[in-house]
Amino acid sequence: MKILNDTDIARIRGEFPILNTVAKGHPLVYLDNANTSQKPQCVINALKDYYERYNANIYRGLYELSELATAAYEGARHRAAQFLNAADDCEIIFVKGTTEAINLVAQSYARPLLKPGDEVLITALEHHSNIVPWQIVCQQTGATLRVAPINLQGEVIQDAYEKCLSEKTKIVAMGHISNALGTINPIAAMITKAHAVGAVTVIDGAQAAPHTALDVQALNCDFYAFSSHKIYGPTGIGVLYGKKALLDAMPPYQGGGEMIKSVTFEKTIYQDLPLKFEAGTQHIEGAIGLKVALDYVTQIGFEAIHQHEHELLIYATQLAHEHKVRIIGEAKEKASILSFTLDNIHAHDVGTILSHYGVAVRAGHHCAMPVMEFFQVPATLRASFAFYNTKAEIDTLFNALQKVREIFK
Ligand code: C6P
Repeated sequence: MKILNDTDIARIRGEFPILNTVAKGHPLVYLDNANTSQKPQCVINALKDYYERYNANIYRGLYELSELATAAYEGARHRAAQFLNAADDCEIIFVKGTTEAINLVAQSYARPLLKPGDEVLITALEHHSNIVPWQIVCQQTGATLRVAPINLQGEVIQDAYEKCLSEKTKIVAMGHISNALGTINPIAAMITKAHAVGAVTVIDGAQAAPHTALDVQALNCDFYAFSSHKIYGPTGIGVLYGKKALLDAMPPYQGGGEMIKSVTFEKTIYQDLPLKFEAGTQHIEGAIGLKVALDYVTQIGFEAIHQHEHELLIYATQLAHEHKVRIIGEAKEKASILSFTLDNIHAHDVGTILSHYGVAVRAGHHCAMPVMEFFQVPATLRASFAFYNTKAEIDTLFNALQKVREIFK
């Protein structure tokens, strides 16, 4: 297996211009990767290159610039299909991000299907993006939202999950990895169980795509969503994967230019997949940048990424124990996310002081308020590690936490 040694990490860090900047007079220690990741130079260059050499709208121009832009945009779709191991490029819909992907499925797949008595099952670990769209569609249709509970480690209780499933369950929507705690759900088994009762599965992969090799055919999920900005690509673009047969049968999410074959005032005939779901001018350079980001992480390799990030998680967890901070979320299977509280000091105060030492972590409810409620904390601090982070940066975090304690003593 390829392992990232110190020389590799130093080289990689050199490829991310922002990592070599200062924050409040200190070298930046960026530990908020679950929020958004930093961008390598190759992604930044791809955006610049697009605007300098072939900026044009796609599909609409008969001239060379438009042909180049269209080819690059469709090339990005092909790359995303490869990345997820989708069976067909037409199963890849470009959206704004995970949030829009889930809303699309809720409105275009679930809304026409659901009726009173039907159930949508989510888990108690979900991000608001995988709660609110389902609440909205349940209100619209009279269906019921059910929630599979978690245990004190922050894991979905598998027996309880199974008990929530019945022939009433039409949709199971769950995160692959929890953003608030880092828990990795055993989604392959959970998908199989959902299918056994005839439910369709929607996987929120926002936190999984940057850390894990994905294979939607092996998982056999029906929908899978992720955001580019968390996987080292540009903001404002993401991917919804859906099985072709499901997407084909769904009505469009939005109407507008380029999603039609013909329009009269009496009748509109929609485009085939995937354009049926891509109304209006798309985030062209975003898709192109995403392709470069996918190439970049693939070239580093997920085995190496996992090995390094796991080592960082273990190191940070050890230090958390030594420094007696309260870890929130201690699942057996965890991604490189450490959520914690420091004594009784509010997370926002801690986060603000850390920022004065150049340390960027997220402090708050992480858009997962029910998770905070479950653990009876208003907020946590969350350090989330990427493959470019180092143990020295984790030392800086804990040294700065010591300073916070001294201030509050
Ligand atoms: N989580 C975090 O700091 P968008 O904003 O659409 O790219 O992703 C939404 C989203 C959906 N699901 C999960 C599991 C997520 O973690 C996120 C985004 C960020 O944790 C911002 S709240």
